[in-house]
Amino acid sequence: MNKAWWKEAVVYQIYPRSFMDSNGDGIGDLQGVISRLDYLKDLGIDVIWMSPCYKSPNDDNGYDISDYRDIMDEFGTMGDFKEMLAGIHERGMKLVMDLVVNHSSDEHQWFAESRKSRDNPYRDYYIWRDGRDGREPNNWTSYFYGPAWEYDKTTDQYYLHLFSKKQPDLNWENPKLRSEIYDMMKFWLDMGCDGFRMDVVSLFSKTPGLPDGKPAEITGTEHFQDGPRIHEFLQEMNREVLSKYDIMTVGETPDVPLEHALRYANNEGTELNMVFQFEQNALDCGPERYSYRKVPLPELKACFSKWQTVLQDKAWNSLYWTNHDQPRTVSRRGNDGQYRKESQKMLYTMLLTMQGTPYIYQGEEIGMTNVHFDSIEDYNDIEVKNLWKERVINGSADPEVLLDAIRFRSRDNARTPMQWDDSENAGFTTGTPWLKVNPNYKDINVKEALEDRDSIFYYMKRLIQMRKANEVAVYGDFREYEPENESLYIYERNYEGKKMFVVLNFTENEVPFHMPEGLDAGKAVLVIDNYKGEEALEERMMRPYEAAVYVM
Ligand code: ISL
Ligand code: CA
Repeated sequence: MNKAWWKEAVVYQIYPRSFMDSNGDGIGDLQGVISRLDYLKDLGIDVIWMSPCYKSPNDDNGYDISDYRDIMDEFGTMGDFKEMLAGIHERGMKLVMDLVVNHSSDEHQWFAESRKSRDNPYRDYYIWRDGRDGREPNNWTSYFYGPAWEYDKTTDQYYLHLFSKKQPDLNWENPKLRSEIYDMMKFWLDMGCDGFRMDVVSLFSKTPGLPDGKPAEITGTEHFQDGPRIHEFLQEMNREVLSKYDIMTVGETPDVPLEHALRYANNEGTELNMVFQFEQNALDCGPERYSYRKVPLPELKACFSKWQTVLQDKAWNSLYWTNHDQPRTVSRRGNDGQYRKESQKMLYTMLLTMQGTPYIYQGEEIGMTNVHFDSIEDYNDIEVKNLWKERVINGSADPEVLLDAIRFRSRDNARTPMQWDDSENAGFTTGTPWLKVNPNYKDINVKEALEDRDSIFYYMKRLIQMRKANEVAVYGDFREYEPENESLYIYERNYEGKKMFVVLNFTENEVPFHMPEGLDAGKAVLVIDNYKGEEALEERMMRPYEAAVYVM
């Protein structure tokens, strides 16, 4: 197994809009990030991935970029950015940028030109088509609901947008567009940035001719997920840009199956270092995206174990529970009431004892929970607003039922402001926050966590140190025991004669644990446990949400 710094790194994701506001306008900013770098260093973070901070009209909070080479006004200036980058490097950390190039903003200069006329030099930077019988060119729908096409009367054609109509898709078939993007990437790498997280990288290539798709919740995916030229594009990007720098890259690949992930994240290094798998996110969806089902533990385990074993020696995993698009971990997979601390600690014990690069989303280190807004008006996310419009305002969905699903699944759960202390607005801002603070900030906040030696924060810090002190946690092979066990996740990792043995209780009950045959409990040394007190391994009760890690 080849070693690499990005395999050993622990990554922290910052969603800058919600992290820390330095000037009282209610919006997080780069000076706010700078003021908290010591906090992240203290936690033990190696790499910061920052969600987009480029110029943007914020239709989708920065995932709609109007200038790829400048900073969003609300976040600060290029001077602030360079100060932040220097501050990160001074502390021995690295910065990974978000690269959003499946689409730009409709307010990008390229699009302003492109829509002017059919023969504009920028026309082919985007995907324009004639209508069909006075309607959209095909039946594809957008991830944010409604058709994936918008009519533009200036030139009497439609443009494609897989997300909002203010996010027109870039045309990757055009070599000029690709080389502009590569130049832009070099601009940030030459400035000293340490890599990219690539937004919906699996959507860049579309089936030629843009044929109709099979009707589905999102129609057309078979023609834009893992399209025919995607690996060719990534290999070109790798040759032109990535291979020339010592950086890390991670692709966001919604719905990309395991077999394809092996190509994106292959060990030969011809494409990306790793991808975010999405199978884990689909597990608790009901028939629709905005619905919910309880996931039996064996299913969850099967998903993670499969990615662990199939990628082994062939590709590299990334490990995450949540991000700015997903519910809070403890509310989704653990218990955000009585066992909030225990279950959050257990869940992150799992993440930090698997093979792959772990990602911690802001606020997870203090166990922030989902928010339960009273009314749809309190939600801000464009995805939820469009969903509400389609299903309730223009449709016949029961508003209470849908609101309930939104409370569980909304992306805003992860976007409520970071809870720094118990003062007004959780210490995030002195003004009015752009999105309401979760009312539980009085109890759940960084100040409280730093004063409690038993907090999630200090446990996570210990977990990170434990991972750094044990190469087996990073590089070891993965082997699971008792996959049918409905309460416990039991696995071991092996590397150069050293074994790490992990037992996790996913329930609020006491569950008996028996040492698997052939393992010598006498040799086991406990390296971390989310409860106090050591116990013999051979025959023991796992307490509610207990996590125990041994080396032998
Ligand atoms: O968030 C989702 C489900 O609620 C996903 O479908 C999400 O839209 C998908 O993972 C793509 O996400 C990325 O691209 C989007 C942006 O809105 C997300 O924030 C980003 O992570 C468009 O740029
Ligand atoms: Ca601000």
